[in-house]
Amino acid sequence: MTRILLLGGTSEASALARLLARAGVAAQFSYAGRTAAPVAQPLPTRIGGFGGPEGLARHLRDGGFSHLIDATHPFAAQISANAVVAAAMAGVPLLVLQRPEWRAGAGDDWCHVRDIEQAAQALPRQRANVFLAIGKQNLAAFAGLPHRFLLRLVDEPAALPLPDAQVVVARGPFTAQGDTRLMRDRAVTHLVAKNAGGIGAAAKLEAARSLGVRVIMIDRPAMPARQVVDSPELAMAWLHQLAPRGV
Ligand code: 3Y8
Ligand code: NAP
Repeated sequence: MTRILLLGGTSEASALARLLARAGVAAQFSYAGRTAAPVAQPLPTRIGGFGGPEGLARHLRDGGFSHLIDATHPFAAQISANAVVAAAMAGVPLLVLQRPEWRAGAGDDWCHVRDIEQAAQALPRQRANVFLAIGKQNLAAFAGLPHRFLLRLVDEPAALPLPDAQVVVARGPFTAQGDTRLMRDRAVTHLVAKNAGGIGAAAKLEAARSLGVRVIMIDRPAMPARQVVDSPELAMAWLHQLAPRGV
């Protein structure tokens, strides 16, 4: 019996959820519960952690799941590492749905850094206008720097570790026009971004190119070897291969 557990929280996960629902495949969608009101999905949805890899393996077994698809964000390294361990523990095949990395194009001014700490060090000494488009979980690395920060968050934050910060509350996907207006109106000089890939967050890169803004691009965390596809359609083809009757 085919039954999919889909770890979500990205545009591609939402697209795959629509394909699974349309095909009538038994599946459950899973959010971490990171935001106040996540986008509703066309599948039965659970919200919250599993309690580490053992908890995820137990959920796979107790829920009678036949396949695990990890469509989480490339920077959600902990859940993705847990998925590798839990799928092996539960004896369930794992597929990763992940969009290709962004690459600098003609006219881009990018500086690649390994992690958040290096991104903070890559900023100039003198005061700049920095658009930190990295969410709110990794801001401590920028505290104590002389810059004026623009933050874009999904939910209004309680408190921020940055003295000079303006917050825009918005949930993507974003548009190049909207991001160009935002970055021009705030006279942004530097953009810090995670190499998320995909279309939902690429708009700020187009805006940076047209405005001549320097981009500090944080490379993805290294992950163990897994089977990876880069489109929801290829994920459906993988399911069809493994469970022809189920999809
Ligand atoms: C809770 C689900 C969909 C999914 C939309 C994509 C696109 C918009 C771009 C910028 C960058 C950022 C952030 C971002 C993007 C999509 C996608 C993507 C970046 C939601 C969502 C959840 C989250 C969690 C949230 C993080 C934060 C990161 C904001 C829903 C909207 C910056 C990552 O407040 C917090 O604690 C937010 C935490 C993890 C990164 C961080 O470290 O702060 N995403 N984002 C998921 C869950 O609970 O399991 O609420 O509806 C999903 C989306 N975020 O179906 O349309 O596919 O990438 N999300 C980054 O890429 O840098 C915004 O502003 O330009
Ligand atoms: P993370 O650091 O890899 O995971 C931390 C813990 O959160 C995990 O160990 C797990 O808890 C729980 N978790 C994460 N994703 C989950 C899911 N889809 N379903 C159930 N539990 C989940 O994750 P993160 O970076 O905080 O991201 C959290 C969510 O936001 C993910 O769904 C991700 O796709 C989405 N997101 C993240 C980013 C980003 O920049 N990190 C960007 C866009 C969207 P237990 O150990 O208790 O199981």
